[in-house]
Amino acid sequence: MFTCRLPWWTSSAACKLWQPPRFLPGVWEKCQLPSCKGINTTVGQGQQVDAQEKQVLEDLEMPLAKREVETLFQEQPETGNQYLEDALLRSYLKTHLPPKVLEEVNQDLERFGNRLLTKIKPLGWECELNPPVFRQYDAWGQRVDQIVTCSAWRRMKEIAAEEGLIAEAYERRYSSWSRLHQAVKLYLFSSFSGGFSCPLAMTDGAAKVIESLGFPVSLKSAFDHLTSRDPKKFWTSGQWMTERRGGSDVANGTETVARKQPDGTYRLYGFKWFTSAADSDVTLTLARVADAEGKWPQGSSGLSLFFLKVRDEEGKLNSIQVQRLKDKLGTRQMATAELWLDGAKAELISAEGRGVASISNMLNITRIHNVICAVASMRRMISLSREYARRRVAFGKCLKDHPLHMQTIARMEVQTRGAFLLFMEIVRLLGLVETNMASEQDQLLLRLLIPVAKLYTGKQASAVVVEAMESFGGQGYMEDTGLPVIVRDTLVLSIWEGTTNILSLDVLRSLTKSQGQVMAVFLSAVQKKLELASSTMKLEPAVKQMRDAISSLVQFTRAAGSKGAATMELAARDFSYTLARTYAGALLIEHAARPDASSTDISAARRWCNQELCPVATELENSSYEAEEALMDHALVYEGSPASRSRL
Ligand code: MFK
Repeated sequence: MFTCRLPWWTSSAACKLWQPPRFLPGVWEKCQLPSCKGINTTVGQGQQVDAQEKQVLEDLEMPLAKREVETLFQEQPETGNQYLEDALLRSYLKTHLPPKVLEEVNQDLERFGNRLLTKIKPLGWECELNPPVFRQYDAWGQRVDQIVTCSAWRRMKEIAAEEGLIAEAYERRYSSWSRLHQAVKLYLFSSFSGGFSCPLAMTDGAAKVIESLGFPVSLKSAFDHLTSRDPKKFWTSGQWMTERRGGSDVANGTETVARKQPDGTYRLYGFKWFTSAADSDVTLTLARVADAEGKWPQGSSGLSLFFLKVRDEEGKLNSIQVQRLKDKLGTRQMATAELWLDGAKAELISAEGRGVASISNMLNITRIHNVICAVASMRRMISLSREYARRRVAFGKCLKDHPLHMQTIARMEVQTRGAFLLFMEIVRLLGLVETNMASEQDQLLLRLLIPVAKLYTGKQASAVVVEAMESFGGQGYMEDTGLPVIVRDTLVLSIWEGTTNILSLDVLRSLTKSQGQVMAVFLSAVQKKLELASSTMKLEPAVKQMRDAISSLVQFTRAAGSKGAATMELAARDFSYTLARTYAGALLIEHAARPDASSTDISAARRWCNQELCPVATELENSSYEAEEALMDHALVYEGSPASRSRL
């Protein structure tokens, strides 16, 4: 075997284990199936096995079975309390929370970590095994449009209430730190939630919208339900934005119309194409209200925001027909449906024509939840991967003792640390905004960082979970390990709540709307963090890399400013990546500059800063945003396609 020539493992005893047995010709193939399960399917299939082959099989039976135990059966990675095992989370809380708050939050999180491990994790798996089923008709032919969920899913809803997974953020018992406390609980919950993180994201978003509208009397009760700790009272909310013409261009894709009723309510008519957590109690949605001439105004300014209950007091659907459940790659535990609104009774809750601006409060919250889930997926996969590396022996030693394997996981760890600190920064700022403690700069920074973090962590998570899956070898690809579930559920994070490009354009929107102020605030926040680290010698290289990157970024913004909107649009993705990498770099440096920082904190900051921090400057230098390059993009993509020929 040529691999045995490699010096670092030739001496390994394991090498011998990998020698294939010397079967007689033809016997190996016949042995393969039985060797997996101990069932001799070759004989079971009625084929004749000649006497000589039979003898060989008998001779090999015991050693083969023994070898299975030794080399094929691998120990399942077991993780403990995910709060206690998350060193960065714990050091962050220790650094930032006031002592009294830390004491209480620490206790709560440790308790919650145990509950997750012992009670919630099995429920999450049950949700995966029992996805929702759509029952359109009952036995007697009556249309019922029932979305049948499993008991574990319904239990998740109760647990969410009991744990205050929404309530915590709105009760504000820890003032500005309440939001962070809630977000950390959601982060720990995410990977064990069996998809219940999704309805919670939208529930939080709906509560936020109601709060931002100043608690209108008609919505006060809904707010109480959405933020209740009483499982019997707790409601979840949907967010019905996507219609048949697509989910990104909401302004042009929304066909749903709202007809005003004599009592001041509205009836909604339209088709919602992608409604997640369709078993929710209430929802927010967009529709067009007819103008004075009875016409439906088009575009963004024709959209208004509505609140509606999905079912009436008797449990009947609110003039809604469930068309079908979506057949998704992941998040299968959660019912996503196509819905006909056929006169659904709804309440207008925004000013007419201010639908998009009003639902943005929800979007910003669900995008933060997206960040939470992205970081949680990365953390979960790394936890499993590092545990597996302690148990799995290959080439004579544990995976953890193979430096290349450790390097691979360490690279994922650095990515996850950067993402985690971005997540913490956003919820810290949100907490300040929600308790009126935020400066104008904090508010601007938050507005910018939400899309930046959403788009960047979504991409990171997809890459990290796929890499982590590989670290289990073939086992990572096996459904019943649960690892593919995490991968599938993670892949959606760069898609829903705004794709990477849509979010990149939102970054530009925040720049335009603030007339560039967000950039000034961003740069100043980064500079401050770097200054804190200037006396830490070991961080010098990282600080220098960051200063260089920031100076390139500033040069880019100056150059792009003179080039116009088309250049900025082409640069939007690279620009957003630059903001994400530089801000996360600054956060890692800040964390590593603490007096009690560890060598791993310093290493993480240094390694993060070794990557290309300012891709937008490089691509500008490469002329990637020039009009000719945009034409070439088109030519490259369409070479050979009928579209290209028709242009000739
Ligand atoms: C784990 C978490 C899981 C969560 C699960 C949820 C599952 C649900 C699945 C879904 O429903 S996914 C659907 C999510 N849909 C989107 O994310 C929409 C993606 N498209 C966009 O975000 C577009 O950019 C947008 C619809 C906002 C574009 O609409 P417009 O009307 O062309 O935007 P316009 O005209 O620029 O902005 C209108 C107003 O909104 C402006 O305010 P003003 O009128 O006061 O100037 C904007 O400033 C404001 N606005 C837009 N985006 C904003 C915002 N304000 C604050 N923050 C934002 N992000």
